[in-house]
Amino acid sequence: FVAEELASQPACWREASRRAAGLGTVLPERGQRVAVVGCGTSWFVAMSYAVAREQAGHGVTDAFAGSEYPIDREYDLVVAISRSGTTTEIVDLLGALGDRRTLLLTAVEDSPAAAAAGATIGLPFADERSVVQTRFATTALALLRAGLGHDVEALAEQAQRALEIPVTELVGHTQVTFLGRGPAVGLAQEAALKTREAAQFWAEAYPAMDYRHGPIAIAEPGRLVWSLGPAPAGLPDDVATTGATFVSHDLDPMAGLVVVHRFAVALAESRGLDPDRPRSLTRSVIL
Ligand code: F1P
Repeated sequence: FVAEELASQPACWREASRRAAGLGTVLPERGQRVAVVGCGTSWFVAMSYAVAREQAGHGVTDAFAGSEYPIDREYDLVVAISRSGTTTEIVDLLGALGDRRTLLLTAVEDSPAAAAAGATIGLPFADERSVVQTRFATTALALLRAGLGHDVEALAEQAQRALEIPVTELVGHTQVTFLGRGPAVGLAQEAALKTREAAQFWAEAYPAMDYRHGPIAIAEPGRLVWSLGPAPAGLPDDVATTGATFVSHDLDPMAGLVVVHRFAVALAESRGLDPDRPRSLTRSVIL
C-alpha cells in the first residue's frame, strides 16, 4: 500500500490546502502560545511545525512527544496529531488536559482521541492502509503550514517532482544519516524513522550544524549523508573527505521527505522486506 499512498501526497496536500482555507479560527491563531504533541511520526511532524510557526512570526510554539508534555505549563492551545486517534499517550494527555483548549488532527474522527479533544480536524482522505505513515503525516503538516500562509500548492508541485527523482542508486549503502535545519530538523528525524521502520535499516538524524560535533566520526565510504534542504557551507566537502556520499535535492524539505519515502520503500524491497508491515510495529501503539 505504501508506494501508492506516498504517491498520492501531491493530491492530499492540495486537498489540505483547500480545507485550511475554510477552517478560520479552528487552526492556531497568530499570537497564541501553542504546544504541539504526537508520538513517533506525529511527534516529528509536530517538531517541524513548531519551528515553522515561530519562523512565520505566529508565536511561541513548543513540540513534545506525547509522553513528555509538561502538564503544569500553560498554553493557549494544545494541538495533538494522531493518525489513528488511539495512541495511548495522546488519548491520556487529551483526557488529562480536561477543559483546557485542545485541537486534534486525525484520520479517524470517531476515535477515543477525538472524543477527548475540544476540537477535531478530520483528514480521513489521507488515512493509510500501511502501518508506516507517509501521507497522513505530511498532509497534517501541509494543513498546518497552509494556516501559516505557506504556499501549499507550490509545495504540492515540488512533491510531484519528488516522485520522479531516481532513488535506486542510493540503495546499496550500509548506513544513512539525515540532516536538516530549522523546520527540517524534525523532518530529518522522520526520514530516519521511516528508513528504520520500512526498511529495518540503520538510520540516524541530526541538526545539520551539529553533525560535525561527533556524528561525522562514523562517516566512511559506503555510507550516505542526506540533507533535507540546503546544506551548511563546507559540509558537503567535509563529508566528501571521509569518503561517504553526500546527497541533497533542490526541494522544500517536506517535498524532500517524499524522496526519502521512496528511498525507504526501494531499500525495503531490495532487502526482501514488506514495507507495509514492519517487524514489531502496529498501526498505533496502545499500552
Ligand atoms: C503513531 C505511531 C506512528 C508509527 C506507527 C505506529 O501513531 O507511533 O508514528 O509510525 O505508524 O503509530 P498515531 O498516533 O499518529 O496514530
